[in-house]
This record gives sequence, structure tokens and C-alpha cells, in this order.
Amino acid sequence: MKIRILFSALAGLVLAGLFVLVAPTSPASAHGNVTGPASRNYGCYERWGSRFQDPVMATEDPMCWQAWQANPNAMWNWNGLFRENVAGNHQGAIPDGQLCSAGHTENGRYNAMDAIGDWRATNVGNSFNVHLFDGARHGADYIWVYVTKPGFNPTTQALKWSDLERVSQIGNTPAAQWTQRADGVEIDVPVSLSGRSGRAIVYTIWQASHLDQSYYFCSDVNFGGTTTPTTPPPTTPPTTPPTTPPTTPPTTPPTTPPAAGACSATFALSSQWSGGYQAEVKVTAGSAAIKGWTVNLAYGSAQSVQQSWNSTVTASGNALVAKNAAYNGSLGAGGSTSFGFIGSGTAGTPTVTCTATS
Ligand SMILES: [Cu+2]
Repeated sequence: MKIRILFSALAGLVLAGLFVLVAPTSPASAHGNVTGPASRNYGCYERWGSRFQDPVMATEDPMCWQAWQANPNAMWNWNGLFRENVAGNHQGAIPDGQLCSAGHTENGRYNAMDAIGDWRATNVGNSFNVHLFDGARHGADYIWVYVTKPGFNPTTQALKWSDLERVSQIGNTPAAQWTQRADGVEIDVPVSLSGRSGRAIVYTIWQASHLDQSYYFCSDVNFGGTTTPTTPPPTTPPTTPPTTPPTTPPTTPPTTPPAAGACSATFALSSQWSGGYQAEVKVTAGSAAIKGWTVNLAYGSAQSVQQSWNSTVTASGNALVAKNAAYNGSLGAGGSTSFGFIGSGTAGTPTVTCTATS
């Protein structure tokens, strides 16, 4: 998990500028997804977050490629695919053909999830669990799991409500009843079918408990998929993080003896919810160019960070320490970059200091 966070931070920094433009605006930045069988955006984040610009994705995992090209924030914000105030009328809120983007929610951030094609599918048996991770500890009013009917072909057909049948559900389940993790809670919804084979979409609706907030996830599955020899081996390259490490920190700080440079940083709270918050920090070089930066966020109490992008953020007692990632350390005179993170607990107002190497 820590490794993945580091990778996503590295990968994300290319988009520093872009990300700033798309800072979340929703009142509660929501946090959760179906991580198994992985939903479309979570799967693309998990497989490619560490190297989302690697052109091999275009051939190895073309649906993820188109998704990353369309809007990388659909992956960075893998936990924000939801709508609010639907009042249980999911079918009224989400038109056919838009089920995987929750009806073009969040100004269309997730539209690429509706694209028709050969999404990477998870091999499952007729009995499997839908695994939901809830990083914000919302719990559930209910979780409904649907599967497309036999004969539906996700590689050629748009998903419609009439293609789905509900195959499992759980009712009101407060987060306290979920399996506790350091970074949230998780729960399995068991599904048991019979006679299924081949491709299908698992569609999960998670009605969170803190607000009228509904999440919608498309997970591609392949029933009995172990027997499909068409594309399984290609899965090996994506799982190889070895490619990324070379690009990691080793190159940055140690190379030059750090000389005192100047930089400043400003902290902005993007959103907060019960148990966590999201923040953005802008780093600006002084009147001279710098080669690296470290931002110290000092709080009045112990901190912990769940996730970060465009920087490696670690907790150190009452402070969070953010170091530039491999390639947003260098800033020209007056130049700036930004990074973000998701912290646990209540958002405070930190005292921010920036130190630079030049
Ligand atoms: Cu939330």
C-alpha cells in the first residue's frame, strides 16, 4: 500500500498543473470503491497509476489507456465516483449508457468509464465476493449488487438498466460493523450464481450512510475465466513495479550538496468529512531557481496521511513532511507546483514552512 501510494504520487506529479484545475468541489469528498473485482477506474488506477503515461498501456490495456487519456482525475479520484441527493431513484438519475460514470457525475470526470470495449476483466467463479473499501468510514444504508444477464456482451454493448439483475444485497451496515483497517473499513458482499460463463459486468450501488450519497461501480468479470488463454499472460507486465523504482528519489536529493535556497508554500483545505480531509499545498520558488523542496506542515497534534500525489508525504509526530517527487523538485525562479494529500482525522490549520535545495 505504501509502495502504491509512492508510485501514484510519482505518477501524479506530471499532472501537477492539471490537478490544480480540478480540485474537488463537492461538499464531502467521498471515499470508497469496489476494489475486487476491481471497478473500472480503480483497476486502471491500481494497474497503471505508477506509469500512467507508459505507451505500452495503449496495447496492453487499451480501455485504461483511453480512460487515462480522457481524464486522469478519474483514476486519481478513484474514490469519488458518486452522486448526491438521488433519493434512491438511481434509474431516474442515471440514463442508460451512462451507468459506469454514474450519469456523467462530477462534471463528466468519469465519462470514459462508459466507453464500450474490452476492459480488463477479473476472473471469478460463480460464487465470489464484491469487496468494497470505504476510506471515509461512511458505512452503508445498503449495498446492491447487480450482474448483467447472460448474453450481454460488455465488449460491444452499452450498459442499460434492463441488462442488469440484482443478485445480492446487504442492508443498513454502520462502518463499525465493517472490517476495520488503519485507513478505513471494508466489507464483502457475497454473490452466488449458477451456470454463468464468460464476460459480464458487476454493477454495485453503495448507498453511504452519512448523506444521501450513492456510489456506482462497474466491475468487469470473466466467469470461469481461468480457461481463457487469449490475454492472461500479458497481465504480467502491468504487475511489474520494477520499471518504476529507477525513476524514484535516489536521483534527487543526494546528488548535490544541499545549499540554502528559498521557497514558500501555502496550504488550502479542499474538503473534509467525518474522519478525514483533503488538502492542496502550493509550493513556490523564491527569486532563484531551486532543485528540490521539502514542506513541513506543523500541527498541534499527531497526524497521519492516507494518500498523497505529486509529493511523498510522511507523518512525523505532530507534523507532515512533504518532499518533492522526482520531477517537480526543480522550479525556476518564481515558479510553482502543487501537491495534495488525504489526511486522517480532523483537518487543522498547519504552520507551513518550505525549505529548498538549490
Ligand atoms: Cu465520502
